[in-house]
Amino acid sequence: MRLFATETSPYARKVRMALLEKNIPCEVEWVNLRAQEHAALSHNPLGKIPVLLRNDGSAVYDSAVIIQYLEMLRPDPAIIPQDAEARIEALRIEALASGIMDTTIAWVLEQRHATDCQDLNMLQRAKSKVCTALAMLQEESKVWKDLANAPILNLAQIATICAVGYVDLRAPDFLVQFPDLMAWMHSMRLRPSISATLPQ
Ligand SMILES: N[C@@H](CCC(=O)N[C@@H](CS)C(=O)NCC(=O)O)C(=O)O
Repeated sequence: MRLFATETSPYARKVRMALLEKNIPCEVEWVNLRAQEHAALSHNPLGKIPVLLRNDGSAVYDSAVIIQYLEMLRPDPAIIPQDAEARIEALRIEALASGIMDTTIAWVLEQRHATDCQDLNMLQRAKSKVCTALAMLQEESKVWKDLANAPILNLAQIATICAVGYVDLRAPDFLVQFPDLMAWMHSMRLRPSISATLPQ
């Protein structure tokens, strides 16, 4: 299998972490999303990464679907809880984390406009949504406690690490008001699936 990814994409990181946690071998091909033509385009007409190319040549996207596919491919160790309530809860947190990624990316793109062309109202609303969602993740992380040496991380934890890691990369000021969340992130920084996938 081959994964098309970039080193900074939080969605691709979620898949890369899941591959490492589940110990599934997969080649990673870095894509230049700024190029007119890039490898992922021939497998996903939307040109978005991550795309997972299966051995039979068929493509799976987006990140949430790839995760479901990996879980189907290798159910053990599971990253999505089996119990119905716990499963919905993990998927809800994954959706919340994806929303943080989407909204932070929209904020970053708006910030790149010349100052007098920026939509300040949009910037303020995006920041407020991201911070409200981060506050919820901070509460979750208090229940999870220290997972540095846990046998496996679940999808909610993986998605949280990717979302917070991306905010830390692009909008670190947003995180100043969440010291407990940052301490939780710091406590796990040496876990291989985390240190090997740090956005850079
Ligand atoms: N919902 C998608 C989002 C993927 C996405 O937006 N990826 C970005 C990179 S972080 C991308 O490929 N952007 C290029 C583009 O939109 O053309 C997922 O979860 O995989």
